[in-house]
This record gives sequence, C-alpha cells and structure tokens, in this order.
Amino acid sequence: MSSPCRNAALLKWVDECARLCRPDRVVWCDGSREEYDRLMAAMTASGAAIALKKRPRSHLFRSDPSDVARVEDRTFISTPSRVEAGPTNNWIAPDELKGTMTGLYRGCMEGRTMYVIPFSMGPLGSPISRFGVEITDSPYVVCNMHIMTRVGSRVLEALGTDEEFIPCLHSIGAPLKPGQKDVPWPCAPMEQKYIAHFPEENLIWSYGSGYGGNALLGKKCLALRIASAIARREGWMAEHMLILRLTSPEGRRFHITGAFPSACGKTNLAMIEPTIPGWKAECLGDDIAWMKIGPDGRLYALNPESGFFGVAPGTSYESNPAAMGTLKENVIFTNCALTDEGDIWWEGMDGPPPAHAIDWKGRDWTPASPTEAAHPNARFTAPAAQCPVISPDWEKPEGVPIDIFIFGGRRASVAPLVHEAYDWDHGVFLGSTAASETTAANIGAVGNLRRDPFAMKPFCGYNMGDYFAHWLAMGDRLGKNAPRIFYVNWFRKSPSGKFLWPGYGENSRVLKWMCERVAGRVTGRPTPIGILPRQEELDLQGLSLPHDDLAELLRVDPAAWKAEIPDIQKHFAQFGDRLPGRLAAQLQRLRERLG
Ligand code: SAT
Ligand code: MN
Repeated sequence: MSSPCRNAALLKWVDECARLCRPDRVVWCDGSREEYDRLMAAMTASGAAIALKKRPRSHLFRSDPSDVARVEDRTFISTPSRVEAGPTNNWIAPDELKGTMTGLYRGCMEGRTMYVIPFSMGPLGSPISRFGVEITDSPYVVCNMHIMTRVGSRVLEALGTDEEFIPCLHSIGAPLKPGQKDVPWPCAPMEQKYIAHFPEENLIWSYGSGYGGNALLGKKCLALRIASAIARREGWMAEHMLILRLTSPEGRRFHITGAFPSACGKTNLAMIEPTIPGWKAECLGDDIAWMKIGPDGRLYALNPESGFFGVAPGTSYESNPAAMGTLKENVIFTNCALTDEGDIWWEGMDGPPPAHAIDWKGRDWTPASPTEAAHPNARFTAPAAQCPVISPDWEKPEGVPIDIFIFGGRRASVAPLVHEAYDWDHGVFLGSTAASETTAANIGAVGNLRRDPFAMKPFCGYNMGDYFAHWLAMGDRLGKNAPRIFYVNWFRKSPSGKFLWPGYGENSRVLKWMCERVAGRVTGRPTPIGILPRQEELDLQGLSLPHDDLAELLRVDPAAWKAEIPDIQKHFAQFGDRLPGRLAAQLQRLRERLG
C-alpha cells in the first residue's frame, strides 16, 4: 500500500523501523471504525479475542500468564548520565541500551504486520496536545490505542510535511517462522523485555510485552515519562492526576486534580457521585493531567487520553456506578473471567459470583476454586466519552482552570482525613513525602509504608529531585493564582481495625470543605502538620458518624508525626544535592511546629 503520509521525518523513521524489524507488511492505521472492527474480527477468528455475547462490540483477551502488568524492573530512563535519571529510575546508558535493543529488534516482526499508528494526546487543535506515532506488531495494541488516544488520518493530516511527533517503537518480540502457528498472546521472556525512554531525543522503545503501559505507549511512556521531561524544559506540568469538576448548589465551579498511588481509589474519586444535596460532580480525566499556565495566569488542565484503562476487579455498581455505566459496549476486557452466558466477570462485581466461569487462564472456575477468576490486574479499556458523568467540557482545547490539588495515600493511622498545606512550598513538601501502605495490589509485603512522591515514582522521566524543584518553580510563576494543596487519607482505622470513614460518594463532604476553604467560607484550624477542618465545618448531615470516630479522623498526634521524621529524612537523603533547599527547610519547619 502506498503511504498516505507526507511527513518526511515520519516516512524516514517508518522505513528505518521496517528495515530493522522486517515485517511481512506495513499498514498505516486510519483510526476508522472499520479498521477496528476488521482487526477485532481477525483476532476473534484466530482465537486471540473472544467476542462477548452480552456486550455489543466488546471483546475479551487473555494475556500470557507471564505478561500481566507494567514491568517496573525492566523500565529505563536512558539519559546520558545516571544522575539525570535520578535515584528512583532504572538507568542504562543510551548507547548500550540502544545496542542491546537494536539486536532484539532485528527481524523481530518477521511473519507479522507492522502497524503505524499516528495519534494525538489531547484533542486535535489544542495548544496543550502533542502528536505521537506508535509502530507496533500487535493488533491488540492498535485497537486499544483507538480507544485511549485519537488515532488516524486526521492526525496524519495535521502532521503535514514537517510537524513534530514523538516516535514510539513497540514490538511484542515474537517473530513467526514460515509456517509457525501463532499463540493467542505472543510476547518475549522477562529478561528480554525493555521499556526504554530516551528523554533527550523524545524517543520511546518498548520490546517484549503486549500489556498495558508497556505497550500502549501514549499512556505512561509518552504522557508521563517523556512529557514530564518535556514539561520541565518548557515550563508546564505532566502529572499522574485525575481531573474533576465540582459545582456547588449556587453554581460555582471548582476544578480539582488529584494524585494517588495505586489502590487508593483514584478512579472512584474521578467518577464520584456526591452524596451531599445540591453538589454535582463531573469527570474530566481518571489518570493523567497536562497543565499549562493560561493567558490569565491560572493553571489549566487537560486530560491527554480519550479512554480509561482501569483495573476491573473491585469495580461494581456499588463502588463506582459511573465506571460500570461506561462498560456497556465498545470495551476491551483483558484477563477478566468469562461467564457461561458470554459476559465478563471479576471479583468484587455486584451480586453473587457465577456458579461456573472460565478464568483468566482459560480454565474452568467455580466459587470453590482456590484461585481468582479474574487476574488482580485485569483491565477494561473503554472510551471516556461513554462515561455517564463525563463533563461536556472534557475535550475543551484550553483545559479547565485548577483550584485545588489533592495528594493522598492509604494510612491506617497517623494521617488525618484531610489537611491543607500552609502555602505552596508546604504543599510541595506534602506531595514529595506522600506515603501509602502497600496492599495486595502492590509488590512487596502488605502493610509496608512506601513513599511515592506525587504518585510519580514509576512515571517521572528525570531526576525526582529536579522534579521537586520544577514544582517549586511553577509555584513561583503562579504566585497568587496557584491552586491550593490538600492531603487526604480515606483509610484511617480505629484501634480495633475498622475503617472510620465510609469513603466513596461520602468523600464529597471532604471535597466540599476544600471548596469552602477556597471560597474563604471556613477558617479551619491550624495544627503542626497543616490546616484541618474544625469539626463543625465538615458537612456530616445525613451521615451517622459516631463523635469519637470524627474526633479520631481529625486527630493530629505530634508524637506519631515526630516518629515519621527520620523516615522523611532518609527519603530526602537519596536525592543528595538535587533535593531543593526549600524542601529541607519545610522539614525543619515541621520539626519546629511539632515542638
Ligand atoms: O498498565 S498501565 O501502566 O497503563 C496502568 C498502571 O499500571 O498504572
Ligand atoms: Mn495511573
């Protein structure tokens, strides 16, 4: 097929990749519904996909059991020197990594089709958006990219003859010899997997995995790791944040972005249905926010993605009705269980489990089975536009002006339900020290405290110390227009181990307090760690919360906080002289306030 592309740099790169990877054919993706349906039909025929009888245009995929999640150990920030990648990233020198990966790429697409996917992160025509082009040998990736990004001819058109794009080369790393039968989920062994970023040249190379963020390169690779490095150079922000609009009964709008480590209810918060009368919430994004200072000096946020790649287990009408409402059609399910009726199922879905299902490994499953039916990291890929609470403004090219940043973590003790930073520097301190207890969803022992600064530990494309400095510099530029910064913990427990706060839609009560702080309607109460609500400032109408529980949720224990300081010190020490002095000063101020 002759190429529909007029962009000289793109044509050259595609040609180079084809010579290196030696696919049987090259296909330029047009992003059309026909293209998606054609690829899905072919994958269904080959046995890679299962069309779901119960959900129109929806399919189930089962991955190889060795390829079920992002591989952080195999993810690299390949800057010229190790210190530019910093202590929180894996590093291999660019020449060495390119040498190794070029060897792997040589002939890696033999027997397969090479797809060229021109895509836009952010709506076309937005000053915040960026173009990427992913080359992949996985038709599953093509279909997912259709949902997660804006793909196709419109982008190629916009790329013209010389527009810039971020090249993203992906291969599953499983060439087919002549006559060799394919498997449902081809991929390479773990030691051959590499998820590589070259921030100096805005280049992404991924090899060996077909799953999620390893393979859908617009998401974590481009929109966070590469974009964070670009944003630092250009003076904007690429953050691992949801975007939410809250409207008060008087009609005042508040825009909120929030960063949480995994297993802290970020997707639920992004799609919150407030329980307090008169307050309305709309979702603008569930995972990533790109933010630029607008002409009025305020910070504007835009979700660069166009779909949700969400964790399926635990999602239910009870925990997240809007997510369930998004999943009725046009969805790709990966590693969920299949019911006898031809629908999907996962642990934590509403109602009783099916009496029989096929599990994510393709085996018979019943509730008596010793293993889970769905993999804990089973996912849905669904168009954001289908979300029942998506904001009509979610694709507004200029984004929405942010009033509030929320950081958070899961802590059984110590951290109160909510506190507000005294000022921007203090807020950056809260983000930089954000901590969460590990759950079954994380690697490592359950219940360990892990620091995950700004929920960006696996996603920052440069030295995290420099990233903190960039946050401080953005605050200096924003001045009085800077969003207010809050820290929440929905997961505090009583001494007997029961959750004190009901969470989910009731979190709107805490959001309301934040909005009233912004509106200047409540004063809060100063404490050594920040500003907490006075008990009477939290709207608890209609909630039966025992008084002692409320007191515990809003209790600050100076001794427990003092005991945290050595751990914060140790955390900061890893950044050496890249740690901004202003954060060391914040730690000192905290120490003084604790007395
Ligand atoms: O697989 S993704 O990186 O897209 C999702 C996640 O692990 O956070
Ligand atoms: Mn995420």
